[in-house]
Formats: sequence, C-alpha cells, structure tokens
Amino acid sequence: HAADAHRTDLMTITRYVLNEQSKHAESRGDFTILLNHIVLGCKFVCSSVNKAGLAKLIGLAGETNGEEQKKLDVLSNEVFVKALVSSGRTCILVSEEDEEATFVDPAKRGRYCVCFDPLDGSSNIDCGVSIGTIFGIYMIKHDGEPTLADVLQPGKNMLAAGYCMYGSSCTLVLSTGSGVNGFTLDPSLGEFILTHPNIKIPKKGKIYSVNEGNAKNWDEPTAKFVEKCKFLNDSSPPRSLRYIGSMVADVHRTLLYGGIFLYPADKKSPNGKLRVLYEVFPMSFLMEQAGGQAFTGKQRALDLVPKTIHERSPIFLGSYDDVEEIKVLYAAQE
Ligand code: AHM
Ligand code: MG
Repeated sequence: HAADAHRTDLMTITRYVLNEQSKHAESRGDFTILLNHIVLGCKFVCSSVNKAGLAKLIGLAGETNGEEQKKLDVLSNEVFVKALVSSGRTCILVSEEDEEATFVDPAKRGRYCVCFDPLDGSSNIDCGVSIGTIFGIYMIKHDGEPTLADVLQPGKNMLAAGYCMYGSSCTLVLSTGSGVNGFTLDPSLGEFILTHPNIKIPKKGKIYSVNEGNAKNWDEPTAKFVEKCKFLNDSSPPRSLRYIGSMVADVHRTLLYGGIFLYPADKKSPNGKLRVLYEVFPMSFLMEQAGGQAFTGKQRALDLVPKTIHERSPIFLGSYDDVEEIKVLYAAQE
C-alpha cells in the first residue's frame, strides 16, 4: 500500500537535506551539520515552550532552588547561540536578542552566517498562542576575515531560510533555494518528518492580515488596499481578516491558505516594525520560493541592502496576485 510505504519510509529533515545536497558536486555535508544544530535548538525551544504554562503553575523540577527561571526568549537565544557556535560551521551570528553580532572564535569557525530571531512573538507565550523561531543563512565566499559586510547583504543572497512554529504541533518550514518544504516534529521519534512537500502558495488569496489598530497613521496606498479588501467594487465577497500578532503564525497561515500579510510603514514608525535580517528576509525568501511575492512599498524585499543589523522595513508578502495589487497602488502614488 502506498499509505503504508509513507508511514514506514520516513523522510526526516536530515535525510531530505542530505538528498538535496548530494545534487551539488562540491557539497561536503557542512550544511547538513549546520541544519542539525538549528534543529536541535528548535527541539529544545519546542519542549521549553510546551512546558512553559505548566512551569508557571507548579514550578519545574530542578528549577525551584531559588534561582529565578530565565525568560524563555533569553533561554532560547542562549541555546541557539551555543548550538550554532558548537556546530563549527558558523562565523557570524546575528540575533534579535543581541545588540551586537557575534563573531565566532577562529578555532570554531565555518563559512555560514546565521541571522535569527530565537523566539519571535514572545509576548504571546502566556496565553498559549503560537510563536516561532525565524532564521536566514548566508555563506561567506571569500577567504579573508569575516566582517559585518558579510551579513549586510541583500536577502536574495541568502542560501537558505526557514522558521519553526511552536503551536499545536511543532512545524519547521525550510527552503534551501529550490522550493519550500514543511516538516512536523514527531515527539515520539524526536525527528522532523516531511509532512508538507513542495509548498506552493495559492496565486490569489481571500485573507488579509494586518494590525488595523494602526490605520490612522497609514499612508495612502496601504489605507486604500485595506479599504478595498473590505469594500470591493465588483460583486465578489469581502476578504476575511485574520491577525494573530505573531509573525510566524500569520505567515504560516498565509503560506498554506494564501492571502497577504502586511506590516506597513506608518507615521509613527516610518520603517514599520519588523526587522530586515531575521524577519523580513527569511519570510520573503520563503514566499518567493513558494511562488508568492514580497514587497517593501518601494522594491522587491529581497533586493534591499540593510545598513545595520537590526534595521527595520515595511513588508507586504503573500499570494502573487495580492502583492501585485499593492504594488500597483504604490506605483500609482509616485
Ligand atoms: P517581537 O519581536 O517584540 O515579538 O515583535 C514581533 C512581532 C511579530 O511576531 C508580529 O508580526 C508583530 O510583532 C506584531 O506587532 P503588533 O503588535 O504591532 O501588531
Ligand atoms: Mg521578533
């Protein structure tokens, strides 16, 4: 039976990436090793997030000796930094939690630069809403000393990007530049199994996702777009609004169901809220790889060149046709 084969021939994320890599002649398995360390971090954070509610109520064994429990986002950051450094495959780390980039000691240095948000949406932890880890990976191609210039590159130079969502299940979505695949953690095996092969975002969606509370400060194209989502000129029904306020969850839904996610500029925050290196770029990379688009209001998001590591940018991403609509509105404004 085909169904049986599926259940017994398990495509783990490691097996998948090894297969992918064997297509490239000069690959030496370095990327697989790096990814395994990222996966380890995700498993750790997943298990901590699952325990968080319980830990608050009864206190976790071993953590009741007076020492105050570390905040989950701080703990997650420590786990990822240590896992990435110990992989021996990284040279620069940029984390949302650390003001400065980390330059890995030459003895442990490799060629990959990893930009990540270890626990995005952490304000949602206490009410049990899905949160996630986001990451983007560059590779250094020169033999000189690594510098910040190696990560201040346009997103289109990323080699791979992904996120892990800690929700009702733990889902890791990854692109290494040839499509997008989703893997779900089987807790009994401790392995991420391919459950969403070759994800393609619907060409046109029926959902828009934005924090409308900021509407009074929006610019005209954004305001017009959202108005159009509610009051269409033709006879088609209005779109549905879905906004969780946790980027990984909002983008994950957009990827699977189609539609558009926007965090636009407004008068108070002219660059929006989301960070270029570890929020905007990885999600834009995944959207393009899934057949969608990502736009900043001025240009293709992946063409942006950040000047600082924590820079922000407005972002509109999702279904191809939906992003096309917003591009037309911004072009008309010029
Ligand atoms: P955080 O880094 O403080 O967790 O903020 C990032 C989050 C994203 O997950 C989400 O898309 C956005 O902030 C929501 O912002 P807002 O509450 O302004 O709508
Ligand atoms: Mg964040």
